[in-house]
Amino acid sequence: MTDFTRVVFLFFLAFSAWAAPCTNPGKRRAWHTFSNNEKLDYINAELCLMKKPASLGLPGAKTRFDEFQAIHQLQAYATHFVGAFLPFHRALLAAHETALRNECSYTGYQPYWYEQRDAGKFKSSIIFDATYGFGGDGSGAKGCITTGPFANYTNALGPAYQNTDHCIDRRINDMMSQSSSQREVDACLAKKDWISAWNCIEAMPHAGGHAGVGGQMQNGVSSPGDPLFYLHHTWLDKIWWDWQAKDRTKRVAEMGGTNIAPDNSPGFPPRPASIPRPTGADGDPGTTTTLNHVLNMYGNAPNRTIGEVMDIQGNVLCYEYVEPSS
Ligand SMILES: [Cu+2]
Repeated sequence: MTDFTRVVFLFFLAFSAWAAPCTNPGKRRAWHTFSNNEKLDYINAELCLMKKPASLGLPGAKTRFDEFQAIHQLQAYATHFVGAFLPFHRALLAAHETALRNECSYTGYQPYWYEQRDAGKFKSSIIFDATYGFGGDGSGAKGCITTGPFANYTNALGPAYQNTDHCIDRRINDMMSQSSSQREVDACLAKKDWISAWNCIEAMPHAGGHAGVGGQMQNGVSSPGDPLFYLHHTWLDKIWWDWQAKDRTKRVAEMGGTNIAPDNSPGFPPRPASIPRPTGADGDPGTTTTLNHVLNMYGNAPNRTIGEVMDIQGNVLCYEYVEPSS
């Protein structure tokens, strides 16, 4: 290579890095398409986060796993039933995925639970497999899970705003899981504007996974105490992205809705008086959610604005969703 061609080549490399920051998106795939070894790799990385001690000083958190749950618990009222609902969870999922990869040697990407496959029959889903899954239903008065890799984990955060040591609990409910059906997903994908799409996703598919699994997962504040939370919300993130991709240029800029969460929301335990009511308005000029709204990651990852996470193949995020073939 002559000096001239080398300069041209280097210039081209630099230019392409600047012009197309996300050239090799991580592939987020459905859990049921993972091989057994891939499933164990993911589970072992989560177990690794559960063994690493907490270091951020967040109230109650004992492990790295807890610290991601804390992001959710500490601002639950500012991140649900508001415009930031889906962007906040997108940023949280990315922070968790990055920790699995950077801190626990995970080489894959965040899987999602393709819930429409299991809607109405969660109890028989392979996701609850005791060896290659998340363990089964809860049992006994407390509903503790007793099988699978997470049966012995002691949650330090929750239920809700309390910080008490307790098991991961579940009460799988097939009827409630019907809200995750393909029909409900299609209804959301058909919405014409952001407000309608977000409300649809939060009301139906979102409720399907949380209420269908029950227990910790059904607690709107401390639900990330069950590692299934990440697979459920990644599926919701996929639904949002599938909706955005139908009119990408317009929908990666489409935001809005209130930034003031209602004080008593369905599925949310009452907020204790000791926790101030978050306004959720960080970065917004008024009471409407904008692209400038800041998503607080409490030191687990850099804070992001909603604008930075609107495109999953942009300057900050770089992943894609792989459709399962069946
Ligand atoms: Cu949530």
